[in-house]
Amino acid sequence: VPTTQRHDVHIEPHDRERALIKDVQDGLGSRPYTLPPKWFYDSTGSELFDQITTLAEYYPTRTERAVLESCVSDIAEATGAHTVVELGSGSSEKTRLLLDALQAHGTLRTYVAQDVSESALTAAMNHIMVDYPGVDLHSVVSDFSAANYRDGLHWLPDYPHRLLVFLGGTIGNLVPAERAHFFGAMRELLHDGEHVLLGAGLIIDETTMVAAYDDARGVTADFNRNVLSVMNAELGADFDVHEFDHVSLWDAENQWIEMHLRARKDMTVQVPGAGVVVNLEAGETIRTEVSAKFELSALVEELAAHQLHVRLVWQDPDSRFAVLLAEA
Ligand code: AVJ
Repeated sequence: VPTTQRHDVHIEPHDRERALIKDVQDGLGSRPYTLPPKWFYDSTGSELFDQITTLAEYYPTRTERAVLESCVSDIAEATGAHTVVELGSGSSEKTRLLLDALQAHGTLRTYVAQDVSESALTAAMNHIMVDYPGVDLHSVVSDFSAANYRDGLHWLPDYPHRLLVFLGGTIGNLVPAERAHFFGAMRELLHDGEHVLLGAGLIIDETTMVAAYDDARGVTADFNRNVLSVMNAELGADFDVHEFDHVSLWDAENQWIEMHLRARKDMTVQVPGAGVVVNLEAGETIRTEVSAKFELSALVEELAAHQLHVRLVWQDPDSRFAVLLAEA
């Protein structure tokens, strides 16, 4: 039986443009200045992120991979899933562990990969296609962020017996209210008995967490500044990208890492595509990302509040990163 491949695009260039304009008007139209992290991921940004995942300081990716290596066969056993639906699949690297385990278990039929970056998604699926010849593939370019969680998740196709996967700690990019909507939307999407697999960074010592977002080689700094290049390219902005310093800090109250770009001097930046003029004083920042870290018990409770019942949890020996399997 030949396998099938399907590719759906639910972000038209026009929608993307409109969303970008709105985010810039909201985030840079008044102080304190912010930009949502999803705009990091043009093709340059996606490549820089892949480089980040190999850095000594950036422990989440390799830690999550080690945890997954230890638990994927248990996950296959516990879920018997026929379909893996992955949100924010990026390069799909770690997902292979899961696909391998479900294939070995004999239940895997379909892999659905969703991402906001079409370039990353297409590249990843071309590799997956070669390495998983017996698996039906379905890629979905969509945006599940901000106001449109339900829309974003409702694009996901309803194949049998799904395992919805959200890895990498990307859940940390959502602030608590967004997270609540998102978990609600996940639960609404799933049928009773289907599963969610969630990877989440845990709260550890501040030095280690902050260093993960401020590597010595400056790759994260380049990744951070790239969002300004995206604004320049897509909205005709005139950010002087190299006049911004990269900042990583731990907000203990909100339990999240923040990344900022700090202006080295007074600046006036035109963003004609969004009709915005941004005045920055020397030292003033644009917050470009929050990356929440969790107390495991609090995260389990948050999921339970949305009828997502955690059945199994795995973590690395230093409790830096957890993988949770919840049942809808
Ligand atoms: C892709 C959102 C999981 O928050 O750790 C890495 C993004 N930002 N270094 C994270 C990121 C700076 C990453 N996520």
